[in-house]
Amino acid sequence: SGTGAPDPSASRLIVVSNRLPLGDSPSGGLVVALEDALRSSGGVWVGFSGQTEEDPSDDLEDHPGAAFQRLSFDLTPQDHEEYYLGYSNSILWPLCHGRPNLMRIKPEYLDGYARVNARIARMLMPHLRPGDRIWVQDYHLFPLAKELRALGVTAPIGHFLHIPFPGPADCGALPNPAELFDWLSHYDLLGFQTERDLGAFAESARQLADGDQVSEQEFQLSGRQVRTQVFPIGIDTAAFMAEAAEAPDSDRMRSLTRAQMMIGVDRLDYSKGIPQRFRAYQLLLEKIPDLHEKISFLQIAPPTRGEVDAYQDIREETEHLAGRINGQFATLNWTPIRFIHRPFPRNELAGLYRQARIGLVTPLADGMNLVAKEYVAAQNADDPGVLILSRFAGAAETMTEALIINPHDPHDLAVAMAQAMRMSRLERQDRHAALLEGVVTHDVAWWSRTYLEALGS
Ligand code: GDG
Repeated sequence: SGTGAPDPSASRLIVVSNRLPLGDSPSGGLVVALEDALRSSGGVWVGFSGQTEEDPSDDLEDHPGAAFQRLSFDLTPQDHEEYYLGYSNSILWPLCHGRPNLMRIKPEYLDGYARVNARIARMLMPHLRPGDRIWVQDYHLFPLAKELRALGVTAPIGHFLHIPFPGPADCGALPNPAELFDWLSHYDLLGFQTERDLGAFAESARQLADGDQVSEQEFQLSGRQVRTQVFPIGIDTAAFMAEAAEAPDSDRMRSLTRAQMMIGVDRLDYSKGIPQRFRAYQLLLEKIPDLHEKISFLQIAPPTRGEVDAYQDIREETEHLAGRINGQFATLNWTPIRFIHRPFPRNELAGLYRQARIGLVTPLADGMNLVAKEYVAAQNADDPGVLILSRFAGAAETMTEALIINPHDPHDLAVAMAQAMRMSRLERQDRHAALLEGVVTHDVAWWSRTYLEALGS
């Protein structure tokens, strides 16, 4: 890598994701991780512009000004509804998060998903060159390799799934489960967040698509050989640590406020276990009145996918619970829950994490969960806070020194909150040091490097 001109002998990296990162996007860490590989190979990132148009052009639009080439496409409002809100986020997202009851299956969603993936493949073709390798991100684009192969592309194509892979029972709830495995069989490399997801993939492929595991990392699927591997994603740890340490007055504010703060930061998604977290807090305040006015809970939950019904429901449930708990316990100078349904600037987040005595990460299902890693990176190592982590977050597979809880059990979670509140400084330091080591070693640059080495050229 370096800052010079692209190396002409390097194989170009082509990244395709649903959204093209333009400006200050929330996928900041991913951009930083891929920037080097993209720049040094003269690579390209392709994705949706975020704009809908009645009659969008099929010529990708260039966005100069980054260290690599960025090419975007617009979607029609119908594509956005059927491919993005529909098949991706009303079928695949609930399915992969163990909530098939929240799926809204409609034939036009599958049509839209197939149509948009085929169109992306067509739009990509004029930009591909011999020697390129292609890295496809996430569940919006499962069929892309198959579409590219149909157009004659022989380049290495890899996929990385950011969310959990469903087991056989949930996969069986798809309208056509075998098709999912047919799409996946056209990749050279399938990357998963955790061993758990790789295991679920193997089991589902065996049961639903006659998949055959030929070796530890190789799968025979629809007559093709696919490599599979686990690559747990990380954050841009060094940058985040620096940002938190520089946050204005954070440590001083912490010692000035009487109440110890718990923090939660999640897109307001039903997979994140926010109501479960609120109920456990309610139980804690009922059981231990001594904690009144000594603990406070800040939940930042920016809106997401508001057009999908299930997201309107989770918003109502969360607001209702927060209101009820505040009504039950608030005093003139204490608000037990502050619930903020707006996005927060990134640098302020780092400072808030650092001030918080407890980081609450309690999803019911989650591919990895980067907030868990950000919380650890943001702590003052001398007087660190405690991470409370759901066993259903992918992060729990490696972050074993957190307080690991079952988010469905309010008692278990309330006990962990009380334990974190009275945990000795020495124990907090020990747990934090062990967690931080993992977050530093396995950062997002390690993740992309390891993946790209495995994909080869
Ligand atoms: C998917 C998978 C996997 C949140 N609120 C604000 C804000 N955020 C940032 C967080 C964090 C990111 O958004 C959320 O990442 P997560 O990993 O927690 O969750 P998903 O969005 O569901 O991401 C997940 C991830 O992909 C990567 O593979 O870990 O399992 O579901 O960075 O800090 N950022 C700002 N303001 C906010 O209000 N600036």
